[in-house]
Amino acid sequence: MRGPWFTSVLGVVLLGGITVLFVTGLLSYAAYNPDLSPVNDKTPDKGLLGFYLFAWPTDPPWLYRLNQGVHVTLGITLIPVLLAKLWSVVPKLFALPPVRSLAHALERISLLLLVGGVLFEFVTGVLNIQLDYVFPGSFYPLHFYGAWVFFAAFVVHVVLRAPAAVRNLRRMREGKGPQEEAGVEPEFPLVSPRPMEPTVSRRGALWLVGGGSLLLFATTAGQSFDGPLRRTALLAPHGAGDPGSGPGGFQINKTAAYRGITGRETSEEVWRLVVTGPTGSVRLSRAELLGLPLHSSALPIACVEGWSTSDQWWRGVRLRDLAALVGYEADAAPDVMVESLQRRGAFRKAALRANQVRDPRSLLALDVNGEPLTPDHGYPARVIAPAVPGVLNTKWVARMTFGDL
Ligand SMILES: Nc1nc2c(c(=O)[nH]1)N[C@H]1C(S)=C(S)[C@@H](COP(=O)(O)O)O[C@H]1N2
Ligand SMILES: [Mo]
Repeated sequence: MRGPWFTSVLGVVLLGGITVLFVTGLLSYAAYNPDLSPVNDKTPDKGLLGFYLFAWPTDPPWLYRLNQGVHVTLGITLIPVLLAKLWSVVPKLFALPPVRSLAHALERISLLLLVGGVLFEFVTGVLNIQLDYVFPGSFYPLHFYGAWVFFAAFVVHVVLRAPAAVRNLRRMREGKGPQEEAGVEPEFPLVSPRPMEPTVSRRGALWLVGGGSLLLFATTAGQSFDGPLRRTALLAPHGAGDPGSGPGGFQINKTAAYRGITGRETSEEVWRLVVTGPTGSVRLSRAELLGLPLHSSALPIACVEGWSTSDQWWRGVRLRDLAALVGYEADAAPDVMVESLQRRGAFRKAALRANQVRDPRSLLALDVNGEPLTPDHGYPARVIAPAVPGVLNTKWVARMTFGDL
């Protein structure tokens, strides 16, 4: 069963799938507006690797939801394919002599980066969406640099191996069987010279791999939807859990209690929003905010971990109207730095780009689905903006500083 046919089929699936993972991964990185450093992104020395960054658009509003849903769900679905592919080429690891030529040596080094890189990316990715932060340091630089190391090796590998894969698949379609079976001496043998009796057919093996992928897909994809579908996401930590009912009954990532937010500091008497800009600072209570022109937008929350909610109805003050309070024409509103009450831990603050601030759907939300925000969704006020990663929707907002970042 182990042989060029099996390897070629899996290889072609991974060629397409991993390319999509790489592109959606880079786009997800761009969606953070990492150039608003060092607030949004602390990846050191990204230098040239940040060459493609652009101001992330606000349309369509489900852009990040789709991008990240595809990235995470596809990544999980490809795990059986990846494992089967690695299994199918294990004999090559022990090929003798270990190095036959300079070209062969280079190919083997690229394989080290390829296999090491892909395992690293899948392991860190899965650990992150399972909220298991056992790796040293922050996930972002690890997954980001890992992706570049892996993809460089992937390109080398595809250039070197694609001709053989295509040849094998073509021969197969012509009913000739792969080269090795036709008695053509292969460059690097995959087939054992003395194979044991097969216990499963190739078709059976493909069904096993495909079935495994399908099972993972079916128990993951639901985390991108609300209602009964969400309960099918048995493998997603935020999937099958019950987010409760009522206006605030949608997915919560980190609760107010977990982030150390107390009822006192968010109370009507104590909490004030401080908005700062060129004309100075303004302090506003929640009642005063509710007295400003209020607007509604229907927007989802879409987390980097892949889960998302459908559109919720948010109501609050437009970010560009807040910029206008401290000296900016609404159409000339600049970037904003948003800080929360939270004292420790990740996502205490985040910055938004001018195009996001100017979008009339971007709000400092006070209500959701017709009721005041619940404590876990960011009461007294949170940011909500179209097409942004969840981490930029800062909850329990305390300060907003407008100005070019
Ligand atoms: N202050 C603060 N804001 C935050 C977070 C946080 O931990 N602290 N988590 C962020 C993340 S990662 C996501 S996905 C969303 C989740 O919002 P929700 O819990 O209302 O669904 O809030 C974001 N805002
Ligand atoms: Mo998130």
